[in-house]
Amino acid sequence: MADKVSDFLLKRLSEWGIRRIFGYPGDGILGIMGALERHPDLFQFVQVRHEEMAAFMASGHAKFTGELGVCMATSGPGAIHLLNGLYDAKMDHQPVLAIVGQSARSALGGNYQQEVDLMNLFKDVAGEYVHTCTDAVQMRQLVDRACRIALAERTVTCIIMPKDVQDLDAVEKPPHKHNTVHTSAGYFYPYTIPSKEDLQRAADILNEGKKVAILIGAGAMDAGPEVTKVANLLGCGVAKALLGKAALPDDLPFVTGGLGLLGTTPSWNMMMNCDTLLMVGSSFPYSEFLPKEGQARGIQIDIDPRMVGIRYPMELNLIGDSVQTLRALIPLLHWKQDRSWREKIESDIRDWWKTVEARAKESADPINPEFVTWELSPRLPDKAILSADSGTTANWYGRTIKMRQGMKGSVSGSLASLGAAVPYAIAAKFAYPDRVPIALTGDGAFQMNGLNEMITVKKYWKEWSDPRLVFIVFNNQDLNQVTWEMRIEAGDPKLPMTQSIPDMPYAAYAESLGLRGIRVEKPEDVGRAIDEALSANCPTVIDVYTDPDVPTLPPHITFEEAKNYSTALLHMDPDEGGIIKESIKSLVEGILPGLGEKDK
Ligand SMILES: Cc1ncc(C[n+]2csc(CCOP(=O)(O)OP(=O)(O)O)c2C)c(N)n1
Ligand SMILES: [Mg+2]
Repeated sequence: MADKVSDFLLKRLSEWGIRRIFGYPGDGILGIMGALERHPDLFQFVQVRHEEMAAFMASGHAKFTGELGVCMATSGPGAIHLLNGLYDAKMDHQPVLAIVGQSARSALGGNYQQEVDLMNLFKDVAGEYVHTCTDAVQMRQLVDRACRIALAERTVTCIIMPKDVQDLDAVEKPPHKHNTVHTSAGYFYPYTIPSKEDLQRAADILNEGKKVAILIGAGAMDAGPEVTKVANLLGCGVAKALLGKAALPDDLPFVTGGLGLLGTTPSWNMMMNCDTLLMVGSSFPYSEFLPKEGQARGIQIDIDPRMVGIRYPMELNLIGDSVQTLRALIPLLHWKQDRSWREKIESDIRDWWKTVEARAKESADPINPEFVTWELSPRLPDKAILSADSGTTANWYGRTIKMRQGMKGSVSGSLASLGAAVPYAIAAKFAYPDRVPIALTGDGAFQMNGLNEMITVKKYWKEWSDPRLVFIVFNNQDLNQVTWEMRIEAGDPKLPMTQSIPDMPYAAYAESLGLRGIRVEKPEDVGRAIDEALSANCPTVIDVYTDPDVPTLPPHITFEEAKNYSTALLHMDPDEGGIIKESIKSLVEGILPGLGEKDK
């Protein structure tokens, strides 16, 4: 049989190195599904439960592998379902290609069933490149351009495939005549460094600084060794935006940890007292956690010119690859003789880890959520891949997990969508079947979509060389992160009507699918449950009953927030008693010192 457009689409994608497509079928992509069956050697098609999960998996795949993630959905409802996961990829600058079906050309414009204006629908999320294939001859250029633009711009692109076009005879090479386009596959990453003059200016500023602070993000993911050299030369510490948590291990003595609401006191202190800020590969959004305008001289390094100078008034913006730019910068930097700033940072960090331990070990009813991550951290297998959800799990992941060399981790950073941790972990498992992904997820997030994706795990887990894959559900029967936001930002008490969520037997549910399920109701069982999951011969869901009254408060708290917090309690918060009992020590130990210094 001669190749159809669908066969050629797949063959061309495989020339781009694509080996896996996350998706869900529908009659709008019948032709492509047929071609997938005809080419099992080229692709693995991962069948999810909901198209949003396919898009999150493509995003997670891109995050963990650095490759282009590909997802596919049918026309109309399938395409619409992809959107949230695609925005996750776009906002965290991940290359993802979405392939969606469309009504046949003969029906388009006829208000046909499932006909949605997909060009317009995807115009925002895939604004860099979204095109409809209306003729077989276009297929090659559409694939080549969609892949290249997604990789080069680290963004989302989209190819819309009307269903009749999928079955046309393939045209692999356009005729050599007017009105044709002749493209090739492959993207070759450029070597990008700033000019010598700008590098020297940056070095002069950094050499003059007495108290330098470095902030890194996901853009520094491969630059750990270079960041370490710079931090050693400049005698400073390194804070990490949440997406950059895996860029540098947390067991280095100068890594201050996270910054921001989910951050640490050493990061806060370093930012508030530095005289020079070097920001690498980060678009960390919360300006109140960066130095005050005028306090520090700023230098930013980013590969994307659109992302520089938007968070702090930088004196110098360097456009370049983080690894290559830092390598070019290092020979120009001088060893800081005075090490007192660095020593202070290191001692802050040592104190901070004691605070974390004390907080994690504080009693709670029934289990302190921070204790779960505290127990998990030293047990993490080498090269573990972590994901955390939007919700309080992001706090515990950010603060308590000590990331080691070789591990990976991510969250839905800029979109901060609920429901990313589970699909990220599944995508990680497909990409690295010999490693152990661990998803930290709230019960709200797990109910939103994690439960269904356990069915996807059931479908595939026996194919994985190492079947271990762990989902830890923080069962607090509350949309707890928002409950705390209500208390602290709005001064409202917990509102059960919007915040309480039902309990459900997550472990028993996992068992019903043939997975391992472990229910944990006492702190003394947490470690053993994690050990069991890490030595199981199948994926495991740990259902751990955590206390919603343990505060997720930031390392500093403003006077306004403190006032709101106490006002909420006075307003008869239903959990008032529990909070006072369980959290007051936390407040005093880890948080009020920040208040004392900064917000009087
Ligand atoms: C799709 C989506 N809907 C709503 C939110 C707002 N939101 C952020 S955190 C959160 C609560 C999450 O609850 P849960 O998953 O149970 O985690 P917990 O905070 O209780 O640990 C909500 C509703 C969001 N970020 N994304
Ligand atoms: Mg919850």
